[in-house]
Amino acid sequence: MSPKKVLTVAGSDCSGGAGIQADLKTFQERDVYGMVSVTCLVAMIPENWHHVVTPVDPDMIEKQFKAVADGIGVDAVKTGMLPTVEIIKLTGELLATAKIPKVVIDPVMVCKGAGQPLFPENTKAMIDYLLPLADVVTPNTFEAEQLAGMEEFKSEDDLLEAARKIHGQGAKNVVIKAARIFDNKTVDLLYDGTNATWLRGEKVGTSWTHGAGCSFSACITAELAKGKSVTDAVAMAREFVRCGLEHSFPLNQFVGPIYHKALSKYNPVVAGK
Ligand code: PXL
Repeated sequence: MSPKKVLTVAGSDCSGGAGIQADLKTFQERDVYGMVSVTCLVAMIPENWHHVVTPVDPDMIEKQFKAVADGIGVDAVKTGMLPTVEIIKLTGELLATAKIPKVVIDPVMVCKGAGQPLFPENTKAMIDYLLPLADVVTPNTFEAEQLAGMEEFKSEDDLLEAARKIHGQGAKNVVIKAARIFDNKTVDLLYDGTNATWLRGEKVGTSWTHGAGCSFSACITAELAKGKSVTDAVAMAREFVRCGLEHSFPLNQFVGPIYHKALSKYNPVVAGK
C-alpha cells in the first residue's frame, strides 16, 4: 500500500533542524510521503547566528503548490514560515481552492533566539486568511498571545481565554504549547470549541530545542493524514517531540535541533502506534 501524501508550505532552514527540513524528517519518521512548497530561504551569519530571510517569488510558491496539490494530490497539508502578508494571503487562497482534507496551521512568527523583527501585519493576515481554514492551529505561547491580542500569559486561565479567542477566529482545534510559562512542567492545551483538554508533562532540561515547534505540527499533520483523531495526533506529536528533545544535540554554540530519529530508535513500540 502506498503511503499517505502530505505537503508543507514553509521556509527552508539551511541548518536542517527547523522549517521544511524538520517537516520532511518528521514525515519520513512518521511514514508519510512529504512534499514541499518553499516560501523563503533562511541562512544564518556564522559569527552571531543572526537570521537572513529571503522570500521566494509568490508565482513560484503557487507553481510548487499546484504541482503537488493539483498535479499529485495530498491527504493533509501544513503551513510554517510565511514571510510576507502577500505570501500569507496567497497561501490562504491556494488552501481554500485546493480543499485538502486536513489543514494544520503553524503560525510561525519568530525563530527561537533569532531576534527576528516582528511584523504585526503578518499576525493580522494569518487571522484573516489562514485561521478560518485550520483543522488544527499550533501556536506557542508567544504566538497565542499575539493572535489573541493578550498580554503575557501568567496562568492556565490565560491559556484557556486565548484558546477560546483563537477558536473564535475560525480554527476548529487550537493547541497552545505552553512550555515557557512554567518553570519545570510543560502544559499543552487542546481546545475544540467545547472541551478543553490539558496535557501536562515534565519539562525536558535542554536548551537544544531548535525545530521542536515545526516538528510538532508536522507530526500532527502526518497522523491526521493517516486517519488518526486530533486527540491521538496531538498525543503522538507530544511524544515525538519529547523524545526528540531528550536526545537533542548541539550543532554549534548557538543552535541544536531535536533528534528526529529518537522515537523510532529508542522507543519503537510507541513509534509504531
Ligand atoms: O523554528 C521556526 C522556524 C521555522 N521555519 C524556518 C526557520 C525557523 C527558525 O529558524 O528557519 C525556515
